[in-house]
Amino acid sequence: MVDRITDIWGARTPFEREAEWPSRVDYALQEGLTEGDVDHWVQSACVLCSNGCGCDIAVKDGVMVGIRGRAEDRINKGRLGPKGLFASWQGVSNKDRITQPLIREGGRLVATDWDTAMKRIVERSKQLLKEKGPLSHGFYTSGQLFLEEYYALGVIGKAGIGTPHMDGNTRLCTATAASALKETFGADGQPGAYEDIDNCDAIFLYGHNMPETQTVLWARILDRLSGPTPPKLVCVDPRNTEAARFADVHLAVRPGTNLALMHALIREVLQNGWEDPAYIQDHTLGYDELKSTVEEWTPEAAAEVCGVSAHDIRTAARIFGTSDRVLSTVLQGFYQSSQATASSCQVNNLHLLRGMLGRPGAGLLQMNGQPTAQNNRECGADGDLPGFRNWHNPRHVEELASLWNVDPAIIPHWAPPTHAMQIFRYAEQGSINFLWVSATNPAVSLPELPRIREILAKPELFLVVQDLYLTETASMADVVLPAAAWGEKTGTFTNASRVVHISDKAVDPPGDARSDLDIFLDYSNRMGFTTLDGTPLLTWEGPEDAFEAWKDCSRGRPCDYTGLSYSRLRGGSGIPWPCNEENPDGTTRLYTDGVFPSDPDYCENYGHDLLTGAEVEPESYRAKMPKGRAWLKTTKYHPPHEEPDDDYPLRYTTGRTAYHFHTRTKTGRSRTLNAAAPRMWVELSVEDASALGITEGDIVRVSSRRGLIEAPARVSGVRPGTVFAPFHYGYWDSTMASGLSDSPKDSQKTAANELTITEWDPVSKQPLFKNAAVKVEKIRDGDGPAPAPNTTASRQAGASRQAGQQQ
Ligand SMILES: Nc1nc2c(c(=O)[nH]1)N[C@H]1C(S)=C(S)[C@@H](COP(=O)(O)OP(=O)(O)OC[C@H]3O[C@@H](n4cnc5c(=O)[nH]c(N)nc54)[C@H](O)[C@@H]3O)O[C@H]1N2
Ligand SMILES: Nc1nc2c(c(=O)[nH]1)N[C@H]1C(S)=C(S)[C@@H](COP(=O)(O)OP(=O)(O)OC[C@H]3O[C@@H](n4cnc5c(=O)[nH]c(N)nc54)[C@H](O)[C@@H]3O)O[C@H]1N2
Ligand code: SF4
Ligand SMILES: [Mo]
Repeated sequence: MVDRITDIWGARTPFEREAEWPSRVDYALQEGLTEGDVDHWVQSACVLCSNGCGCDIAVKDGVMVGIRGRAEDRINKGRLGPKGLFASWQGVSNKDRITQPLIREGGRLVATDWDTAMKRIVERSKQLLKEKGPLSHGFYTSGQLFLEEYYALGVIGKAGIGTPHMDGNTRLCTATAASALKETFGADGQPGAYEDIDNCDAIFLYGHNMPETQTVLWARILDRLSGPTPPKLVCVDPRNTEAARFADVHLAVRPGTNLALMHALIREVLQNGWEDPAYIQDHTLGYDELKSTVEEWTPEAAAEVCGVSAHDIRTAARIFGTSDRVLSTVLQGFYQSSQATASSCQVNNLHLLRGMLGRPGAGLLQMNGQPTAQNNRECGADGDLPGFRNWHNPRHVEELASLWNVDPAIIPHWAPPTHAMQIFRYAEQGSINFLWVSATNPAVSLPELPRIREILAKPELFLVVQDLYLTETASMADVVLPAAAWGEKTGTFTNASRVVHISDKAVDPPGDARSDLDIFLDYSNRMGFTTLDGTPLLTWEGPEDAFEAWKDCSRGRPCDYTGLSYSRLRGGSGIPWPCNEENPDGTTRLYTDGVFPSDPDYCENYGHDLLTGAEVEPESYRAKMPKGRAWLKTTKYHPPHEEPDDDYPLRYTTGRTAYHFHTRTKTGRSRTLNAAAPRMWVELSVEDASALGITEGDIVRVSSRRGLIEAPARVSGVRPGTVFAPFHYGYWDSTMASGLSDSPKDSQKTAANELTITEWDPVSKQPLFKNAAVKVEKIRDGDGPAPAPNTTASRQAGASRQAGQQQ
């Protein structure tokens, strides 16, 4: 048993460059049990972040009682982090689960049976399709279901109903990862691999608090750092994160200024002749425009805009420019910030300019966040066409139509798919009347919550919510469907480095709860969706049928799964796609030959203007003859639209802590994790706190043009001028684990998204959770320090290091 609360990353197992990362098996079991008490172990992988650590679930008397890392898995070599150890099984095996469908009767949610609940859904769905057509329907799903479930939903939406209004919370999460990969390389798909950590000479973390958000991957870096040949580390983050504390260079940029910094880094690389002219010549397009765009961005110019030192920018650029093998990772500090796609594409550009792709250690990870976000992107439940097909390419649409045996005209392809923010806008305007939300909690996670609550509460919107718990969102639904959780159903999913794992069913779901796949298949049957031959559209009996169907859909595409099967995924390690005849054991790194999926007949998308988001037309894309080359895309820097002013003088940014996952429906139910970060706080710099007369623990009000929150202040290492808030705390209080209630608490003053802005990146359409202007005032004295962890980025300024101390 381990303590992963005070010691988040566990004991070091140092290793040197090019050696194999040693294994170290972590496990946690229900109090009082030992491994000998476990009846059996069932193979799975963790679904509490995109890392996808391989694990086995401990089962005793038909109940999940613990978890153990899989030593043979390439992703984690046995390790598990705090969430994996505690929130996985404790987060679903508890008495708060919804066990029966609920329907709204006389204003209240009452328990019912499946037949009644599904009939109510199907009746409304059929009526709306008849009266208003497919555009009345919207589906808002997740990055937390299984591949098989997304594919079912994707086929239902595209070939059953024919609505373009489908997206997932992946829009909030990895839309920019997908966009940056599509813009540069022509298709989604992570070029790098986690093994690049083992081989690199330097690591760059761009807006990625990896120590807290992918704790096991960070342990791999810590093990390199404490080995004999440590890589250099550069970290771009306005907070003093654990990574910043270990970094050779910490660029604590002003939120919203990433693009200016990236331009300066690129300019330095070019000025010093660190680029690889042969690689640029043979494998890229757009060099001249990139060079002229960055020309004005001297280190001094960027230093001024970003609020960092020119010397640090030069040092960081030198590390990138002179290391043989660099691994870069990019995450929400870029994806949810101003000019998200443009900034993330500049990371791709740095790698292309130096020919640093496809070699061990020279890796690029446009990271994912959620465990199965990748699969939503692959399978098309986010609105994209399945198999990274291009909606703008009629041949791709025809391929799908023939695969599904439907008329190509039903598959929405007359315009780009509708993104989540626009789906909610249509619900607000009243053109979408039927919204089916699965495995996401928008009443806490979308920006500008006062507006979102109004939309969800509209009487003319029929809201279906499919979840494990009666969340803030479910409590507003017309029909609530109880879903089976991880461990209670079988399926596959793919982590941020394309590694596919199987997760087998370990126990039965509680009460009448059913798997998301069964629910979607039941809806499809009841709706009577058919093929051109009049046979049912979906005839799958279970997840393995869905997986086999998906394999056909993926054939010949970048995410080719044809060489995988349930039996191949059982035992051993996860396997990275593409896995097919040519790559029977999967593919560790993409683009080893410098040939990219940018061919006009093959690519997933023709790209956009990074400043405005305007689509590149097929003809003009084709005319540029990419011939397998990558695009060095760029655009000019612009400051965020909402900048601090006299009324709202501080910059507001939001994010995560190590101990909680999102809206805490699982982590809040693990006593261990909840105790580590039980309540909301906000972080202020020493300078700002002192100027505002605020000391540690004082209760402050933070307000923006949208709303306000009140919480204890943590005086932390955040950069001056910036206020940080964790976004985990909705309206169920910390006693939520003790009871099920169906009305949100009256005080709606704890959720970070009360303050955020309804605005998105022009290309990826990802909302800007990391840029807003706020003011802070003290409302009363506190009664002790803020309830914020001291082991992480939220550590009190001046407090001694309590975890992860470098040896
Ligand atoms: N413990 C935990 N782990 C998780 C999750 C969780 O909820 N809890 N969620 C998972 C998911 S879905 C995701 S998407 C990932 C997210 O993982 P991360 O992206 O690592 O997490 P965040 O805390 O959202 O943001 C990262 C950092 O961005 C910084 N930042 C804010 N504004 C800016 C800016 O303008 N520029 C730059 N350069 N940095 C900025 C913040 O200070 C923060 O430290 O984590 C995954 N892992
Ligand atoms: N301010 C701010 N807001 C943010 C972010 C930020 O950094 N700052 N980050 C954004 C990001 S990256 C993300 S990913 C989102 C996350 O936001 P959400 O998706 O809203 O967060 P979760 O709490 O993970 O919600 C998932 C829901 O699915 C349920 N669930 C879990 N497993 C299953 C299952 O198998 N089936 C079904 N049917 N339900 C299941 C859970 O109980 C939970 O209610 O938040 C976004 N919002
Ligand atoms: S790093 Fe992510 S996948 Fe691994 S145990 Fe932690 S939460 Fe689970
Ligand atoms: Mo995410």
